[in-house]
Amino acid sequence: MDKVFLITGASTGIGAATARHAADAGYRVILAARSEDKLRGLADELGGDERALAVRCDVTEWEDQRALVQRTLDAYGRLDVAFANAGFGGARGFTAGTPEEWKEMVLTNVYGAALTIRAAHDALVEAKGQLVLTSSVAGRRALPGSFYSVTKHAVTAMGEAARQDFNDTGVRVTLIEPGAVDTPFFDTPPKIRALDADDIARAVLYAVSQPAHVDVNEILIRPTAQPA
Ligand code: NJP
Repeated sequence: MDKVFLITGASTGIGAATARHAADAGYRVILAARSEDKLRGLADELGGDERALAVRCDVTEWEDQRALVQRTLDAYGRLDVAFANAGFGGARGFTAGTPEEWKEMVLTNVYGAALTIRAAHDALVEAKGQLVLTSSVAGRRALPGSFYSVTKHAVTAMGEAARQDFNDTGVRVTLIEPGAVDTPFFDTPPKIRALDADDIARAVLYAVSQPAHVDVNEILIRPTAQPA
């Protein structure tokens, strides 16, 4: 039975690129996000229901995440990789943006990732699978006035907390920590030569294709031109 790769935030950017690379590597893929039309287009491109399923999921809703994993198991019978990748950023400065944007950022980037772990936990243990989380360079060093950086530090901590929690189950845990990637994450494209989503997808596939005794815990990738 082919292995199964679930991705949140699969409608665009890093998630969509990783879905393409995972499908090329022989995984069946579960594509989750709120934009169902984009997910369906990608699922068709990757071979339709036999190979790829589009599932509407708001990661801030526990019921959506529970149903996402159930749908995965009903359709494909197993879950080998859960990639908690959904997230977004915001303006820097502790008086920038709105308090509501902060709340939504915590719910999506932090609570949403934790719900993905909770929902996928038992199926990952069953498969001796792998959890992959998208943190950030901003999750390793604080950026000035960046509430986004605060949420990504929480994701970095979550990866290590989950690694220790899964220890002795055979489940591996990988944090992906990108610098600037040219995706719809940015309203205007980065001024430097940024990374492409494919550059991150290759790193994810590297981590999940290691032998069972090798747990790649963190991969931090900057564009060559990124100073900090
Ligand atoms: O951005 P983008 P990236 N429920 O905007 C989804 C991190 N990162 O690929 O729901 C479910 O193309 C959204 O889908 P939709 C970043 O923090 C990036 O660059 O349809 N899904 C879309 O598929 C994030 O964690 C950079 O709107 C939700 C996806 O999230 C990850 O990389 C640098 C959702 C966002 O795709 C992917 O971002 C870095 C919700 N409530 C870390 N809210 C960078 N690009 O430079 C959003 O260090 N999504």
